[in-house]
Amino acid sequence: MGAKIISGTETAKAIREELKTEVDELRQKHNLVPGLVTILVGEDPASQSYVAAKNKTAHALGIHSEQVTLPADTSEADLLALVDKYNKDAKIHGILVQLPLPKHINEAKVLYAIDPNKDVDGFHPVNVGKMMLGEQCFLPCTPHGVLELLQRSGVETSGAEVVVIGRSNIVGKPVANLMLQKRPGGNATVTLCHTRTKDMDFHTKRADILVVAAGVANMIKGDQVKEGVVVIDVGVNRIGMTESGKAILAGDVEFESVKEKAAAITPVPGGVGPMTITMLMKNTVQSARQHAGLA
Ligand code: L34
Repeated sequence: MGAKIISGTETAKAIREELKTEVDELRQKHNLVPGLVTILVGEDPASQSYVAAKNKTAHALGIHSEQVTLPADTSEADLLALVDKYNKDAKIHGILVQLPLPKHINEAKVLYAIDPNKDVDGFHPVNVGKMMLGEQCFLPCTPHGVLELLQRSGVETSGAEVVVIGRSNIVGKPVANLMLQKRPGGNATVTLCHTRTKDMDFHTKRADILVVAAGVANMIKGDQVKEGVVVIDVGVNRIGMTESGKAILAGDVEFESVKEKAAAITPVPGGVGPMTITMLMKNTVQSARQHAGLA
């Protein structure tokens, strides 16, 4: 046996090519350049690398991108003022405040201050609510990436037993919600597991599709899944450092043992991560269209 490897890198590349064409066309036909600002507070190395990747990808697609880096002791008031400035900036269609924020800043307060029409992360309550109702809105990037990856890999979700591990607002809750919605990519029977779940193995062993977003390195092993399962590993855990100072990454899934039983599995790195970044680009382009009345 041996699972099919679902490459997020390859799928993201295909979507980025589509987006590049779309961005070129918006510029040529409508003189419209989508604009994104990323705001990073502090010096967390993982956040720095994600934000850098977002700006680099935006640039490669012809999206105007601004990168603001603020010291860790930036006040909440200053951050809110900056968000407000970009809310009013017509060149900017997407505002992303990278999480986590330093402890002294109220994350919810900052996310709620972003204009919902520029909320390309899909974290504002207006977008969360619309998502829940199945209305058109900005979908959160990682969950959206998971759905796109499944769809583009030809994995049927309709009627599938989907088990999601992790109940974060960023991944677990929205993935579960999207996968049960009555539309293509949804229609699954969804179980959402978390740290208080009584019998985790009972659930993981009956999953047709297992989405793991627990934030615990190598948590799910081969003996916890059934033969033929499709596994989406959302975890990006830094488990060490190479001699040259590069982070060593591990997913939430023990790849070697699980791939022996799975029909298909995403790797880490190269799985969901690149999809998250690409969905941010998609949302930014969508936002630019909406602002220009071209949606
Ligand atoms: N506001 N904060 C906001 N929006 C987000 O969507 C995020 N997230 C999460 C953390 N904070 C956020 C991200 O961007 C996680 N995340 C993210 C983005 C990209 C990657 C991982 C997490 C990614 O590209 N991972 C690569 C490995 C990169 C590396 O070497 O570190 C991968 O192949 O998985």
